[in-house]
Amino acid sequence: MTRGTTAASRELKDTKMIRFAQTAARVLTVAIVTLPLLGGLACASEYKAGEIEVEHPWARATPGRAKNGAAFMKLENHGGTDDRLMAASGDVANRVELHTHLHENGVMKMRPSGPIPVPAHGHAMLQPGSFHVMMIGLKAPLVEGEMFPLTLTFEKSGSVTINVMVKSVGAGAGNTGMKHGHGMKKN
Ligand SMILES: [Cu+2]
Repeated sequence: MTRGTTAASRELKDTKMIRFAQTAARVLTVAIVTLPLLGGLACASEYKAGEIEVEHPWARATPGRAKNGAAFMKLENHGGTDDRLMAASGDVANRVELHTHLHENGVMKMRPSGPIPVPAHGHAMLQPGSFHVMMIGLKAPLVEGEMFPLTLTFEKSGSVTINVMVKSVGAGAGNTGMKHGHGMKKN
């Protein structure tokens, strides 16, 4: 083998090595970006503000050009002091409000709820047909499988930013194991 071909083959090897390194780096980057997401999903996404645990925050995917969406979750108060969810906020929509559903003359209506009580050693359920975080004027459709952040502010326990998991358009109460959300009138 002449010197020339050796150099050429070494160069070829180097090129292959560089390509391999580039591919490996790319795969690694994807893994690094993806892993925390998967980790979040696997842990069923739980968050804490003081003694309050936010469990399984989720929202329904929005069909077509729907401009409003709702988010649901369980707020578990592990402490001995009554607290209240005062507000929710986020960039996902122009306005984010706390809502509830009320039966009025046999008709179910949505209303701003005011602060949502989270009793000591108790919990509050934000679920279809009841309390929910209302997102008015969504900046983009809520797509199944994606997540978006919301910040919750409690009267005593401070604030926490949660990632809300978007489920299918027809999803019920999901991870909480309750199915009574199905078939309920949607927003
Ligand atoms: Cu609402």
